[in-house]
Amino acid sequence: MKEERVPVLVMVGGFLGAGKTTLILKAAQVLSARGLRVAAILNDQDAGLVDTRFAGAQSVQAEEVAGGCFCCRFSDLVDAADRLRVHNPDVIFAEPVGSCIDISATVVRPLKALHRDQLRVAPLTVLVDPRLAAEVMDGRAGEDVSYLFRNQLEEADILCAGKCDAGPALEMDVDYRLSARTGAGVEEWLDEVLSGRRVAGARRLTVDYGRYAEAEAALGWLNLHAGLQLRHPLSPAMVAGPLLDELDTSLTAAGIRIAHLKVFDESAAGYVKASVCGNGVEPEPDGDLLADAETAHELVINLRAEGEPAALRAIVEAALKNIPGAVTIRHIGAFRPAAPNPQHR
Ligand SMILES: Nc1nc2c(ncn2[C@@H]2O[C@H](COP(=O)(O)OP(=O)(O)OP(=O)(O)O)[C@@H](O)[C@H]2O)c(=O)[nH]1
Ligand SMILES: [Mg+2]
Repeated sequence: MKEERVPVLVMVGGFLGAGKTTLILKAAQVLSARGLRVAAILNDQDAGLVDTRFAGAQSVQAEEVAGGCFCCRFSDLVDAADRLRVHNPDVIFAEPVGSCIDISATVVRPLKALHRDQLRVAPLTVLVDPRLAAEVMDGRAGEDVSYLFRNQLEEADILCAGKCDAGPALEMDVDYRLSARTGAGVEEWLDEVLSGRRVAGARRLTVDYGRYAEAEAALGWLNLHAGLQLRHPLSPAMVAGPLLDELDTSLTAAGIRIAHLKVFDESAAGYVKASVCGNGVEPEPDGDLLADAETAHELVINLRAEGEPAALRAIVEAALKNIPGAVTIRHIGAFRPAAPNPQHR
């Protein structure tokens, strides 16, 4: 009888904006070129993810676990992996929410213990943005962000410094230095993470869940999905670019620090995704910047920032009013993440 293949599940953690999705999509390209089938599971506190749309736009089979982090939605993660079986994936990447910690104890180890027939769990990779690491190390980052960041570092089975194509190098001992944008170091990391040489979930944290909940709740969260019927045809870049600029300007004027602001706009002619991980940062958009102008668009905004959810919502709604045409909101959620309550620990 033919033995059924068990896909490898590769969890890629790291703070909001570290570059997890970009790395997963680059890794998917590398593995596809090696003849492997790749899928991804994205995760968020709410539905309507830019990351899922971005993965889909790049033809990566993607599932979404929404309404809580993987630890609180452990069964949904297992179900999502199960649904992907019809695509017969060799590798499934899973991206936990960027504010999530204690993944080793609440996700990696329970998956290994309870689901080894369905999945081979790879070591937990944690990706670090050198710019945020520098802010944490010299005290410029807030206490809550620093708390989450340091815990994520602590539980990494494999620690990677990302974005090595941009900015100063990270002054920290890491296993790999890579760039998801250029692909530098990605093959080496993949070879290690898929080799089965390292133990998955070897580093277990001791977490004070009261402190963890407080740190996560310091961030305001907003997810929006809207349909646009423009008065005059515009390309996705002509919608997403000015919108991102306006949101950045308004958030900065309100004194709200951006952790990660992502905009995805799609029409029949193509898509554009642009995001910034700080105020006043110039975005480097992905997608089809020269797509033809169209009147019907689908717009998704994901904003994580150190501000009141009501303030985030008011700023986003004001920006939508400046879009020249009719905006139909299909989903909007603005909240602070609820206290984590893992299914397994
Ligand atoms: N220069 C450079 N930029 C990168 C690289 N990887 C990601 N980025 C940029 O960093 C930003 C965040 O990248 P994402 O991949 O969305 O980060 P993430 O960790 O998935 O973010 P969340 O889903 O919000 O937690 C985007 O604007 C990316 O284009 C890289 O290797 N080099
Ligand atoms: Mg992401």
